[in-house]
Amino acid sequence: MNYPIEAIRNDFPILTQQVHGKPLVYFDNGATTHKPRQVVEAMEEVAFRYNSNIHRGVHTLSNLCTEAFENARQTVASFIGAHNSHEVIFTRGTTESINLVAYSFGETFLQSGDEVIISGMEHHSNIVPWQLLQKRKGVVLKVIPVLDNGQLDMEVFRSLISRRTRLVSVTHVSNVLGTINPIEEIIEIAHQHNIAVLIDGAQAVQHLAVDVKKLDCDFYALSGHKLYGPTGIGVLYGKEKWLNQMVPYQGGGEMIQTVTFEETTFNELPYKFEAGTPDFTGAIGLAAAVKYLQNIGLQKIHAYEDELFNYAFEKLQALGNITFYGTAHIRGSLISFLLNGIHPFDAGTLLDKMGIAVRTGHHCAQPLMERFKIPGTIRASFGLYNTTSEVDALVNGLVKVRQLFG
Ligand code: 7TS
Repeated sequence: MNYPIEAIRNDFPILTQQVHGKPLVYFDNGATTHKPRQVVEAMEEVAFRYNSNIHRGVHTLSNLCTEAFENARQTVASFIGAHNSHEVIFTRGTTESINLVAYSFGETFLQSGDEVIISGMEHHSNIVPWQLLQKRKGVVLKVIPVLDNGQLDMEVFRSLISRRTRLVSVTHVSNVLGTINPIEEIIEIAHQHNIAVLIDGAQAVQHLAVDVKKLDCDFYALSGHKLYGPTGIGVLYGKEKWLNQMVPYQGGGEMIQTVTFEETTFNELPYKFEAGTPDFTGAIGLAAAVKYLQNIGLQKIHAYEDELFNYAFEKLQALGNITFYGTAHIRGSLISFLLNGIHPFDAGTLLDKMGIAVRTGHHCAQPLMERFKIPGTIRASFGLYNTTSEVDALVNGLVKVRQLFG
């Protein structure tokens, strides 16, 4: 495949270092990805050239910064296929995006007894906000079960829908199982019943081309730091028809039109949901990350990562005495497994000594661990800069782990 891996790796200085005297092998991209020079340089340019608060000044720097911030919104909007850039709200990340919907959609549209459906493979950030809403408003939470192979039980999903269901909130790609959920089908079924759908895209946008217009989802949440952008910035895409009706999430500067002590009127979209000074430097960094991905091409990245995934899965399978979690036929980007008889934490600690970074534990998905009756897994999650020789290093590392513990 014509994939510029050398050039890509050169864009990520962090990858060239040694950890415990061994070349770093970074397979914890599901937790966070590294930043290419282009992202850091874009943020440096803000700090050194035109840093100024946005939407307020008449002065030149403020206007430059405002323009760069709004261009960033436009870049993200076209990246995810949003109709309008004012349907793109900058948040701190996926967690805040989901909390925003749970609060504002919940306060506006949900009554006691109304139902929200999530799935059994959600990250805590797509569980707890709904439980808070449950406590506040008496909303009922229903859960789509996960099958043994890590797919959602779509039959049960259909049967969970009732007259009172108002929202379905599911992850696009599982951060534990790697399952790519049939969100097109979920959205179609939900819409047949006039139910809104929120998709958690934290593990998707960096691997798959996403088009919210084609998907027709009502909300889509993502995090900048998982797509090679900065931390502390993320996005909530929402359909205008919902966002316009929803009560604000937070009050403060920028989200208002007029304020008196008696009454406040709110700003138009997207500002109604961006109270206070937003992380404009982060947003501009995120746009640089998006452009970086667009430059390589998401299709190409997907194909490359798919090859890497298949290579890794075969090699790990060949090790034997290993249990995989999540074997859905449509999956990718990460592999969760256990070496039989070895605690994942022990394996992870030893791998670290060999310079290999994997994630071990419950991956902020405790109900899913409970479902599989395990304390956690070892997770190798891939990014656009990983290589097959890094996979070999992981496999050799696991052989050593087994020699020590087996
Ligand atoms: N949703 C999914 C599917 C995730 O994987 C994560 C983070 C989040 C939401 C929350 O994203 P945040 O940027 O708001 O924190 N997942 C992980 C992980 O798998 N390991 O560390 C963080």
